[in-house]
Amino acid sequence: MQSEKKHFKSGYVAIVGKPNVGKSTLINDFMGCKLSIVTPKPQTTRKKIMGVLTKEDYQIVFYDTPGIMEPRYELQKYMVKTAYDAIEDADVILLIAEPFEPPASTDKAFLEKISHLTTPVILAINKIDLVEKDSLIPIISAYSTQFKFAEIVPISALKSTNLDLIQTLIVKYLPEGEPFYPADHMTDYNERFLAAEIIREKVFGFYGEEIPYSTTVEIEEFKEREAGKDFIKAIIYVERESQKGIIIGKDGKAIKHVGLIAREEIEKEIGRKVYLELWVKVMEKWRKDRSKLYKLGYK
Ligand SMILES: Nc1nc2c(ncn2[C@@H]2O[C@H](COP(=O)(O)OP(=O)(O)OP(=O)(O)O)[C@@H](O)[C@H]2O)c(=O)[nH]1
Ligand SMILES: [Mg+2]
Repeated sequence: MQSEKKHFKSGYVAIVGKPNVGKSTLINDFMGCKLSIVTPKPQTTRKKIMGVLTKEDYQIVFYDTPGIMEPRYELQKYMVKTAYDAIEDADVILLIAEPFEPPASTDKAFLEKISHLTTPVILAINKIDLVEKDSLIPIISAYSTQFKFAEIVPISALKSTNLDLIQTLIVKYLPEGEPFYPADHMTDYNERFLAAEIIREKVFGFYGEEIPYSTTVEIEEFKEREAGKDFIKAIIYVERESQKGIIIGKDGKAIKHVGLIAREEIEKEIGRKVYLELWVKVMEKWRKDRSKLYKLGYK
């Protein structure tokens, strides 16, 4: 008897959901490294982040995406469009939700919006480490009456619960095909982008209220130096003069602290010593202005 040959599977998986549900934590967990920044604040991720997971008989190209919301200004429009574009391109949609309440009207509106697609949608109810097991049952049944999910899986991205199971389920729905990338290819972005994201993560973590949302980071210079540390000059853009003062802080203490923790993490991630110079500039209402957004890399 001839043994049946197992065919290689490969495809794109868009990780989508509302802001702050744990999409970036999950892609990092799948990839086993920090690809996408994570903060306790919503709307952290602003761009699509690719993570390629290659195993013996499959390759999953994950896309972490910005949280889906009702956009109020241009940057948010860009973010939501980025998420929907990833959905359009996906072979499998991995929708992340939280287990705290049944689907709200925004969730229902989202499910309605994707109802025309034939793409399988796997629902992962994340953060189950925070709730009692019994409380999941009504949440799962409320979601399943809203939409015909291919699978529903309770997970905890933080505690790595059920991640193997979810991978197995994703692979079940992937098409057969050759890998898109070489096995050692993990992502498509460079150290420049990673450095900017780490600085943004520290800004999100350190400052309150509107500051993180009014901030973007651009790397003006990134020089690898054979003798000595790499040199990175980064600009933190804010929208108003008053915000510049807050970023810098009294006697420059705030920015010094952010610079220090960002530098330490950049060094850890790129594996080299770094000299990090942070500058703060005002670009008025950049997040509401298309051409400014474009200039700042939100293309
Ligand atoms: N307790 C618990 N917290 C989690 C879990 N997954 C993520 N979090 C936390 O939830 C917060 C948001 O996580 P992110 O991964 O940044 O969420 P996100 O969906 O990428 O958020 P946006 O990029 O803003 O859309 C962080 O504080 C995470 O530590 C989980 O399984 N359990
Ligand atoms: Mg995120």
